[in-house]
Amino acid sequence: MTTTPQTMGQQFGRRSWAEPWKIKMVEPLTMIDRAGRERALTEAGFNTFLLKSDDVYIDLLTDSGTSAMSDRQWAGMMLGDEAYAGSRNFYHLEEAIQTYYGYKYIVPTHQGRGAEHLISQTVIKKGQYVPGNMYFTTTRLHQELAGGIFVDVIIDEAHDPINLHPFKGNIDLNKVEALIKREGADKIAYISVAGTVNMAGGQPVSMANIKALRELCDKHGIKIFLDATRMMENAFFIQEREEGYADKTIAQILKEFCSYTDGAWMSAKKDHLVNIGGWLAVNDWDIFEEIRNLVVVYEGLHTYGGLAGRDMEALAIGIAEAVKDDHIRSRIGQVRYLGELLTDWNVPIMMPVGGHAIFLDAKRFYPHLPQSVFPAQTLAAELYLDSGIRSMERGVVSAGRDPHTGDHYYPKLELTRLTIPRRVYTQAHMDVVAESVKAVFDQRESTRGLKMVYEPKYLRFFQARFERL
Ligand code: P61
Repeated sequence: MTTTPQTMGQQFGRRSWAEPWKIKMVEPLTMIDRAGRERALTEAGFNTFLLKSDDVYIDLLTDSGTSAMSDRQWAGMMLGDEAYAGSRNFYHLEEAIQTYYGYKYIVPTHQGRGAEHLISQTVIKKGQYVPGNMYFTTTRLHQELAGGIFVDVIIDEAHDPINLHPFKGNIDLNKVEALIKREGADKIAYISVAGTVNMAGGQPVSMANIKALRELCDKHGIKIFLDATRMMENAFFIQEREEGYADKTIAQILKEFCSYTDGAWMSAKKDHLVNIGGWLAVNDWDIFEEIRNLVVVYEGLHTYGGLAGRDMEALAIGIAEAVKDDHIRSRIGQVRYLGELLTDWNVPIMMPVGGHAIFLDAKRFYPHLPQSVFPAQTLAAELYLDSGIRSMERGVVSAGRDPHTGDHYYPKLELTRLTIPRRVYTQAHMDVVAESVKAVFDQRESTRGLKMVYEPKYLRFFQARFERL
C-alpha cells in the first residue's frame, strides 16, 4: 500500500508549528530490553518512583525540575554570587518576581514544598479550614501539618474526566459561601487557589472566577493565596478561551490574575524552566516578617532560602523566558499533540487536555479493575514494561488515607499522568509514547491489578511497594 506522507499539520488540517528554539547540547538515551524492564520493575515494587532513571527510556514521570535550561540560563549560572548574605542574584530574582507577578515581598525557598511549609505555618491556626480547588499532595499535607482542615471547593465538573468545561479549575463560589455561612469567616485560614490544577489534569481557572472570588473574600475579610507553580500555563488558557483576553500577552494576564490574590508560593521547577528552586511572595508586611523569620530556621538566610546564587540567577532568567507567548504556545501545543493522537485512537484521557500532561483515565482504560486494585498504578507499570516509558499514578495511591478514619481516600479521578518536561522531547518521542499507550490499551483486557505490600506514613505514593495480583 502506498500513501502520500503528510506532515502533522496536514493530518490535522492546520499549518504545522515548531518549537521556538534549536538544540545545542544533547543527552543520549538508552533503552533496556523487556527482560531488563521486568527485573527493574519488580525491584522497584511496581512503583515508577522507585525505578532508576538509567532504566527509563522516555521519562514522563514529571515536569518538575526536568526542563532543559537555555544557553542564557547556563551563562547565568556562571554569574552566581555565592555570598552568604545579600547575593546580587537574589535581587535579580526579586525584581523578576515583582515585575512579572507583581507581589511586594519575596523569600526564595529550595523548592515548592519549602514555600508551602512556610505559608502554612504562618497563616493557618489549628482547626481552621483551608478551602482549595482540589487537593495537591504536598500542599494539603503542609496545610494539615499546620493544623488546617482541607476542604475541596472546586466545581463539580472537575471530577468528571469527560466534561469539557473550559475552566475546570474554577472555584465553586457557592461551596465557599456555604462554608463561610456554616463555620464563620474566622474559621477560614485563607483560600488556596492553584492555577492550573495539577490533580484535575492541569485544568485552568478563569479570570472571571478569581475576580468573583476576590469580591466574595473582600466581603468577609478572607485572604487568597495562589499556588503559582503553573500559572503561566493557566494564563495561556485565559488568552485562548476567555472573552477580552485574546489580545493580551501572557505576561499581562499573569500579572492581572495575581493582582486578585494576596500572595503566592511557587515550585520554580515547573513554569520557570529550572532544575531546582521555589519562592514565596506576599503583599502584607506582617506576614512577610513572620515568613522571613521562619525561612532562616528551615531553608537558609532570607536572601538565598536554600538556593545557590547561581540557581537564583538561572531562575530569574527562566521567568523572563517562560512568560513569552511563543514558548507557552509550543509547550502546550506539544502536550495537545500527544492528546490528539490518543483521542483519535479512542484511548480514554482526561478532557479537555490541560497544560502540562496527558492524564490517562485508568477507570475507563481498565473498566474491569476496581479502584482497590490500583488501576492507575497498574497502567503506569504496564506502560513501563511495554516501552520503558515512565509515567506517574494520580489516583487512589496518591490520594492517601483520611487522617481521621484511616481509610483510603477513593478519589473520583483515577489517572495515570504522562507529564511532558519543557523543551526536552521532540515530536518523534511523542509518537513513540502514543504508540506504546495504544499497545497497552490493546492488551487491556488481560491486565490484572496490584496489591500494596508496603505503605509509608507520609505521601505514600513516593515509596509504596506493590506486587502483581
Ligand atoms: C509534580 F508526585 N509537583 O507535579 P515541589 N504545587 C504544585 C505542584 O505540582 C508541586 C508542588 C506544589 C510535582 C512534584 C511532585 O505528589 C507529588 O517543588 C501544583 O515539588 O516541592 C509539585 O513543589 C510542590 C510529584 C510533588 C508528586 C508531589 O510532579
